[in-house]
Amino acid sequence: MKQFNVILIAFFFLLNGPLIKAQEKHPDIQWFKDAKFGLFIHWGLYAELGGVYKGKNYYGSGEWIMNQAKIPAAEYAGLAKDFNPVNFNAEEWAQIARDAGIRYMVITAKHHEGFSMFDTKISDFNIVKASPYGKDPMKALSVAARKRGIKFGFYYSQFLDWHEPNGGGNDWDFDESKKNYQQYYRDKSIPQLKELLTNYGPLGIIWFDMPGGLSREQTKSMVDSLHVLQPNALFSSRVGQGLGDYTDYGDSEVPPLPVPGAWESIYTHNDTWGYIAHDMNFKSPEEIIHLLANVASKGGNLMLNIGPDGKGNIPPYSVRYLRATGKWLQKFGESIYGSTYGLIPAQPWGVTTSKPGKLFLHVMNRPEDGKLLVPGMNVSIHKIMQLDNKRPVTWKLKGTDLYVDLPELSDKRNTVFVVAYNGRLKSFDLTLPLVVSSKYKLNTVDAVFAQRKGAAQIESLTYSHYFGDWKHATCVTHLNQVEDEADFKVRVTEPGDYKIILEYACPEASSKQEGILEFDGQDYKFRTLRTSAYDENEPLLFIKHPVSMVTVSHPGIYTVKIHPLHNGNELFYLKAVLFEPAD
Ligand code: FHN
Repeated sequence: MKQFNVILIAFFFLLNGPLIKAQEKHPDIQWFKDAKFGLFIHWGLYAELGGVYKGKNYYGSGEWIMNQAKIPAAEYAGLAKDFNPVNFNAEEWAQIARDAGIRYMVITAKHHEGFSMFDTKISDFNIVKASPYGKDPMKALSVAARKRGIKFGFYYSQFLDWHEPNGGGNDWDFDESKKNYQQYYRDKSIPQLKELLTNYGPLGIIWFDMPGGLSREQTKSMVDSLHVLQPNALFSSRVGQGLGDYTDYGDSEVPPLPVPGAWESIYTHNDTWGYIAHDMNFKSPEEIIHLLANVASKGGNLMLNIGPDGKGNIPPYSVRYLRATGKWLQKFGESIYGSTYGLIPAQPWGVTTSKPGKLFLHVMNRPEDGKLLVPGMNVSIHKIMQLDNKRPVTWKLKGTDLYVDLPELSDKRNTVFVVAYNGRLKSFDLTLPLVVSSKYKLNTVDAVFAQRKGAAQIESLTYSHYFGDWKHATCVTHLNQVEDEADFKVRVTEPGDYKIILEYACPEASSKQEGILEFDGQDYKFRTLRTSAYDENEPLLFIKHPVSMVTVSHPGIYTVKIHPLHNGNELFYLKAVLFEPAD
């Protein structure tokens, strides 16, 4: 069964009304909205196993190994006697975060395994009492972080607890139908949360996760009682029942369009939250910088996760690449910290972020002739400069089209230029046609910009590769009938030949069906190619299928229309339309 998170409503509001807002009612929300870059740390007994149990290697979420391998709670608890993170160094961890340009840090106090990584009187299954380490790492880390101006917070799994007979989620040792969740909250979850909110100084965030077992009233009562202990702390939306102070998107999910208000995207650095020794798929500095810029261009924060090992070592690639990101932020941080979403749609050259009177151009893809087009600039511009060296650049405004003469990029990954202007740019002008230019090797028109007809929908498909390593693709779906159509308005800035490529996923039942791509009054037939079925626990495979060469005789606004040739099964899940200049 396809799991779609329909973003239709958001899209509708964007087109027809104010941008929808994420939550932001808490009086102390502003530091969070300005912070933009956080560090998530998943550290627990699972790090001791490192993704290996009884000679079998596990992939995906390493912190779920107890669940994946159905390790009996009593046997798993035995890991604690070998857990001795002697290399843990709070000052070093906090300095790495500081060097990375991190503004807040959230670490797992207790994950679903039920092991408490802090000094708790509620359960002996904790790092002080049950492990040879015998100390509380959280106290030292909270002090070291705060000393460096980094807000400190705890992740707490308030319902899932595979160690406890009344905790959620362990159906291999305990009968779920016989559990008393209320007792679990009364005896462990809430008392431990009170310890955390009492004993570790002023907290920035309590990051709840996987809510369950409580009604809205019970959740409200828990939230209210905890907020009394830390009135300034922000509670994540995964406290449940809509009672969080800001919005967390799904794992590794970024909304495809700007969302005002306080929200956060959370990503793993490799494919796992908790340490897996054989997961070496770390995002490069460029990938992190692009991810940070993309999330900020939609108006949110990126909290990037690291998974220290059982000895308290942070993986070397995480250390190196966090520090590399920090170096980029030292040069261009003004375009990220305190910014909000960009005011024009993503361009072939990159994305934008903004502050009052400033538009930051994140140039990740330099146009061949160095002339950068920024459309929709219906303002009075008084200065444009490169952000890191403050060197002014020349530019000209033709109507509302701003053309900036780019120097060679000082940072090929992302060089930021700032446009200072008077006047007011439209909030986010979604009606701006997407630019297609022969100055770039590839121009991408994302599904979220489709004007839909008939039953066509825009949906976010969630899937994974291994286990719990969630991925999301926003696609046009429900193209079954001839009248179901996805239209894309593009502005082609140079005449010439362009190859049109459709990027889509196509299950067997949809393959070998014919579709029509209409462009500039010409119909182009294509026949869908099978990629993979949709299963949220399997990879969803996409193909970049070249379907037609078109000749654009003059620059201008064109509409690409895509629909089935005949009524039939769903044509495919269309992720993007790509334009590749051919000459
Ligand atoms: O099940 C957890 C998972 O282990 C990890 O902590 C992530 C982080 O967002 N939260 C849950 C899955 O979404």
